[in-house]
Amino acid sequence: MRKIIHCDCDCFYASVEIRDNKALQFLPVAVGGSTGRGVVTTCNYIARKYGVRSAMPTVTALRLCPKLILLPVNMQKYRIASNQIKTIFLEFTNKVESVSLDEAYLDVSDSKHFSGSASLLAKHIRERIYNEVGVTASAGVAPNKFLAKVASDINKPNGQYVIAPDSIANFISGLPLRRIPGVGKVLEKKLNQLGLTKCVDVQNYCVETLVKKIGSFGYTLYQRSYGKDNREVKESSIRKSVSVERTFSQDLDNIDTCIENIYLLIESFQERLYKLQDSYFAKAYFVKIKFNDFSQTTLERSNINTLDVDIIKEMYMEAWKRGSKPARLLGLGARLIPKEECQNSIQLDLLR
Ligand code: TTP
Ligand code: MG
Repeated sequence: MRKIIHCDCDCFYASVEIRDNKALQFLPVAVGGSTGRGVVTTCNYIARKYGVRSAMPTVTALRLCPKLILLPVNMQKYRIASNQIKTIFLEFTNKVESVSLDEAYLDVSDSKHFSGSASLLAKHIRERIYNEVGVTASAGVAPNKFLAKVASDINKPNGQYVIAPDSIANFISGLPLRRIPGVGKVLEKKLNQLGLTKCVDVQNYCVETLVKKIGSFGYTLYQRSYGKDNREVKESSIRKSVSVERTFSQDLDNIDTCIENIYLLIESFQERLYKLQDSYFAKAYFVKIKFNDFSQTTLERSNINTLDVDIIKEMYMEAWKRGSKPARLLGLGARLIPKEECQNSIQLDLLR
């Protein structure tokens, strides 16, 4: 029996925005496009009371909730928050499978934290996310991925739910089929037409007939209707690179202004490298410049034993000459190689 935690942040993009502007805390807030065809990417739970939902046209959302505060999407901010959350997960297990920016499975079967209590661990992780990232998350704890995912929705927002092995049968029989990932509106309707609405109905149905009616997903559905799921938590793929970039509110007119501005970039790059240095070497370093006409260039160097600020400056100068135009964005990064694959690369911590 595995112990799986599924963790999913509550109204993620909206939570990040509200974190950064507490005045919005008790107001209906949505994140999305405001122009004619714009859609809501997500909204907070206050806005949900008015019927506002993800993927809804903004026009409809504003009709349902005229006081809705609509904010633009700021992916960079959500990515930073997402990386911070992932770093917290990795403190407790390496078996972390990120499904999206705000959602991950953790296999904590071998965890010794909290004397092996996955539910206390889930609670602790949610507290850490709240204290360190400033957003709330919900969690499901169960013996497999499917049940953990279903469980994480039950006490949303800011709650968790545990399905113990001996309560699976009881939990699953009344579960509406629509709650099974993969069962959308169309399939739900088809299943309803076969007289199937809850898991218990599928349990009592002939699996071969089910497959004939709805295709090979019928096998999965049959398994799920008994609360079964053998899928492993797949550790997210190995990182190939790490980089930071910054778009400037005013173009940097010449190379000297660019150089003046690389220090902040180097600082945040250092922070990122620091977190990775136990697991990776750098194969190469690169700098990127996006010019004010949106053309961009990347200059990479691999024959570096020690990387320092002077080398980075040189690289920017060389790259800038390719465009010789005002720059709007500067980036700095490293190509990575896992330590176990290589003994002779550049240490990540050599930047001075
Ligand atoms: P979800 O986890 O599906 O939604 P959520 O975190 O906003 O709300 P919940 O509390 O129900 O978990 O998606 C995570 C983020 O992905 C969400 O904040 C915005 C983005 N997203 C879209 O851009 N489009 C979409 O249609 C959905 C569903 C989400
Ligand atoms: Mg979410």
